[in-house]
Amino acid sequence: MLSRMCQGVTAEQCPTREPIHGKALKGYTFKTLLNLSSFECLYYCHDEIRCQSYNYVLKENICEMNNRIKEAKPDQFVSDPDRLYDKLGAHRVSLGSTPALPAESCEEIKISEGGDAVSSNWWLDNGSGEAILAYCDMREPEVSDTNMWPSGTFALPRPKLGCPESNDFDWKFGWRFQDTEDTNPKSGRSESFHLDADVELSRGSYVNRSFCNKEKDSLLKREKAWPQEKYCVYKKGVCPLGLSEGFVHWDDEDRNNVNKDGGSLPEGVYGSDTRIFFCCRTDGDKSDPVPLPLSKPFYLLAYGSSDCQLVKGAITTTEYIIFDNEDKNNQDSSGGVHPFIK
Ligand SMILES: [Ca+2]
Ligand SMILES: [Ca+2]
Ligand SMILES: [Ca+2]
Ligand SMILES: [Ca+2]
Repeated sequence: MLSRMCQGVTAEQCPTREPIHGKALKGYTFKTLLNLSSFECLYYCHDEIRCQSYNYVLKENICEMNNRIKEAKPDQFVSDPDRLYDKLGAHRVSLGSTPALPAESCEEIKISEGGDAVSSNWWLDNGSGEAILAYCDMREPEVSDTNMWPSGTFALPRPKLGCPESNDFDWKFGWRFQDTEDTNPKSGRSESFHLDADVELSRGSYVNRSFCNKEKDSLLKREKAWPQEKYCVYKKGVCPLGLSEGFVHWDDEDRNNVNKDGGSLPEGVYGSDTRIFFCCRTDGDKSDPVPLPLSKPFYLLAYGSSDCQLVKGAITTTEYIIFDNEDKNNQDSSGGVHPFIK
């Protein structure tokens, strides 16, 4: 009996067993052997280079050799009252370390082998069952704080140069066209102006501006809080921690209104008038510079006064848009905590 061979030898030479009862790895059995004890199953697995783990059918004495371990395929590790599962210990060949056992991807090797997966050449399946040698970079992706926006979802005004850099999510683009007053239109903008926005007085008079929306919180687990000081961003979803909410309502042109919009927009009501919600930090001092990503220009919205919140390492300039809203029975309004308007 194979099982007796192990008695009397040292523990290191003897494959260790930590079977998990009532579980099995499904879909990765490459060889099935009949009429074996579970211990024999372990030994045959040990002798087979591709064998990473095995399922054992208790009542029928069937040995199922798997070419993966449960760590590599956690979704396929399922309850099965008829089976037990066990993997090879120290003698197991690393996934991707031999052409007999190519991995689906570098990522799979990383998941299967954990800390033992070093950056080097590994065997991968080219998709048609052929093993090819490929270099896998197993380093953790670098996350530089300098390109990391704070946690939560929000939106920013879009600069002409495009949305700011971000290495842990993609900005979603959107735009809002507001039909401003047609009679003697007096809309305007600051002399310095780098917003991705048109302020048009002829041709119907309108303001069309765009937004950069962070729709999902970063997948990276690290949290970066919004710095205390005084500024606002557009609300997208719920306000990030520490920021308070409010709105501004624009009474857009009443007559033959042609308001329109597209893409991803801040929280708001976008009909023949425009209401947009904001999230503002109000508990600090504008002259204390906040640390935010600087690799491209960006806008914060001013809170409390037209003065800019200072940003660490950046030069700040105030820019603005004048909206000439409906002249007749004007319904402009604002509520809660919102950016400075006058
Ligand atoms: Ca107009
Ligand atoms: Ca209106
Ligand atoms: Ca009007
Ligand atoms: Ca007006």
